[in-house]
Amino acid sequence: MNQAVTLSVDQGVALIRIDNPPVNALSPEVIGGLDAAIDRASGDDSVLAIVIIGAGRTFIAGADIKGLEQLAWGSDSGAPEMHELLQKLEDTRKPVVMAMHGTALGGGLEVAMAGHYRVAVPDALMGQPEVNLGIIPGAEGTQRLPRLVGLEKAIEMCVSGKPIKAADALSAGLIDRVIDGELAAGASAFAREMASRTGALPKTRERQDKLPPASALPGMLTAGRDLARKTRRNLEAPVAVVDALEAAATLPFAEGCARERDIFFRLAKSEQAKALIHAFFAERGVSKVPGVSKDTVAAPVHRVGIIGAGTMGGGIAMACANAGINVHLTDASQEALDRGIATIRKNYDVSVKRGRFTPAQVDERMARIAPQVGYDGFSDVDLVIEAVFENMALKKQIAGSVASQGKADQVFATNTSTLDIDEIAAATGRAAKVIGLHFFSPANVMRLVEIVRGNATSPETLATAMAVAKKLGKVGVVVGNGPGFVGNRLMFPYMYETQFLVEEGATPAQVDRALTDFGMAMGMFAVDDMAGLDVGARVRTALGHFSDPRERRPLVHERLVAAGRLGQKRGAGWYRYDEPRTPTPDPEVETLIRSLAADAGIEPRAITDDEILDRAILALVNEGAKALEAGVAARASDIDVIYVNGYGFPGWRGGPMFYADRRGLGEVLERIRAFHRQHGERWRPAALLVDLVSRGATFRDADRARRT
Ligand code: 3H9
Repeated sequence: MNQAVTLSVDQGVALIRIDNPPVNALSPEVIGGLDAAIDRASGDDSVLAIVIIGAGRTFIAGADIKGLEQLAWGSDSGAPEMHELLQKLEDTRKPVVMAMHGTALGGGLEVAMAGHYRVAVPDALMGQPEVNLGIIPGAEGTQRLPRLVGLEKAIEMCVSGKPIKAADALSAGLIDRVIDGELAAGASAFAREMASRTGALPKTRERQDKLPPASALPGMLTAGRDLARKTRRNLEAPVAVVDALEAAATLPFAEGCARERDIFFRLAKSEQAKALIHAFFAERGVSKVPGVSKDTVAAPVHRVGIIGAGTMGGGIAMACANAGINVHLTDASQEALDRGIATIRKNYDVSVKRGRFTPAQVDERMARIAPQVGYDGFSDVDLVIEAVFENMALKKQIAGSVASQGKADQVFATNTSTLDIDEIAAATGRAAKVIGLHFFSPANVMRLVEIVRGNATSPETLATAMAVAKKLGKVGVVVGNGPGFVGNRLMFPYMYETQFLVEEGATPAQVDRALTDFGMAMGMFAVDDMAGLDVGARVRTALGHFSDPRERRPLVHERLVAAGRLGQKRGAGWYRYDEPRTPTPDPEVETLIRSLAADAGIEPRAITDDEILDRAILALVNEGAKALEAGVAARASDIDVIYVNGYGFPGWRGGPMFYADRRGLGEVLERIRAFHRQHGERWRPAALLVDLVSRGATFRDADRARRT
């Protein structure tokens, strides 16, 4: 044993405790420690049964993903070798009880399944989330899970990667008992009870009773593969995991394990695993912000005041209520407030219909939102979020009157997507407490929040905003206060490029298809229609684009706005919407595009999907590099997190900057230089990109250099 694994014996039960903060990942030390502890408990005659439990907040959250990252990038030593330990656990002659709390994920659940019995506290979560990292379980999980819960349930768990709660695990047969009360004591009592039983100890690997008969197998496997293709679009691992699960039902245990191992190693070195592991650490990396340390104190936020009950304010109110935070929601008039509350109620009703919430849960959430006209009680809330129309004068007036009256530690956040935070902060007289919280619509659904740091924003204010984002279940990325912050700064060049492409001969549908084939959740024209063309036009004006008459200006967008084709909400935009939300290409728009392009002297030409992708995606990359140069984005990986969580960029490509790295920055720069020659200044290569290429480095290298 070692520091990571300790053993104590009490009344005949050996309690083996894993203590490897923060999440008891299966490091070589943990594996070695467990192995030694089992030997010691087996050899101790006073021990009748063994309980394995996690110290701190969790059981075992899985293999150490840092090791898997090394494996993905080429070092075979990164994968834990678990077979001997698992066999030893299962062959132990004393009952081994796994006592789970927090999360038993991936390798953690695989260890648990090699025990003879499993118990868990009611809120414990158990799952095989490996597919989210582009891999499959690699420690015999695909062979043991179906033996415990049946093949169908195992497919569902492994394909979705979603963990299940203790009650579900109990009814599925994954655990033997739910322990209410203190886990170590409850598990020890259970272990003594099992020790008093006669008969052979149950070994998962020997079980056959839950495996399907041969006749049922083809149907289950086809359904599993269909599920994987439908729900995990473009991902390799969810389909491959079904192959490994199939082996559990068709091969002897040892051969099934060998099959699993082959698939695991093949996927562990794949591009998707590299990208998804990058995305995992990129997301965790956003909490590391210069100037904010573990000692920076975040103010507790129990009550929030939201100004503006429109789409954004209402969505933010729902996000707060869902997280158990009480909200004062205000708007200028009773009518506006009533409309806002009615929309919130309608959205919750949809959630009930879809089975996401029960009516009682909705009532509980609605009760947390107190609608009011005026600012009564606002001086006492912990955080004010202003979500009114994008108008600087109005925002300054509100910030001046509300923020200046708040209690000393109250944070004032503005949900602007374009305006200068410092100018708003200056109106408050307490700029250190002012910050931007740029939510994405619908704010109760979208995971991303850009946390905009002003010049005077204090570390405590930042820490508070980061803690609130986490409490709301969002990914909060700290960005600098520049035009469009990071997300919109990158999006506009990307959007304009797609519009230029249709002027040159592509159609909106062709561009969108190329983008969705690449993996984007939606094409750019469909996104524009969803957000509203008038919204895009307003933001573009606010950002001051095309103030230089020499710049190429898109020809079509403003004509559509003038014609009232504002997108989905009007049933027409770039597309026609005969059914709500279903875009149909509209010949009228295509005729308009061709005629405006002809007037501007543009000859239509055939445009390849490759050109579409390069011009769209490399526009993101080049502007991303400029955002890094300008310091509004702290790390390339932050840009990746923003694009994956806020703009539908495929996680399995890691994000735009990671995509560029993997494509090869040399080639990326070459393409950008060619576009620069062909299309002019807007394609001037970012100096950072030129510098990285000259040094043979990548964005990932630059991030690492910044960290050290
Ligand atoms: C696997 O097991 C493969 C097997 O089949 C075996 C193959 C042979 N390793 O998310 P948080 C760190 S694949 C290393 O902010 P939360 C994380 O980086 C694995 N580090 O906390 C962060 O570090 P830092 C299957 C890990 O409370 C800190 O812990 N398992 C690991 O919001 C806190 O993380 C998974 O995929 C890890 N496994 O959520 C589970 N997990 O503070 C992945 C976490 O330095 N993990 N860290 O930035 C999660 O889903 C969440 O982290 C968890 C906690 C729910 C556990």
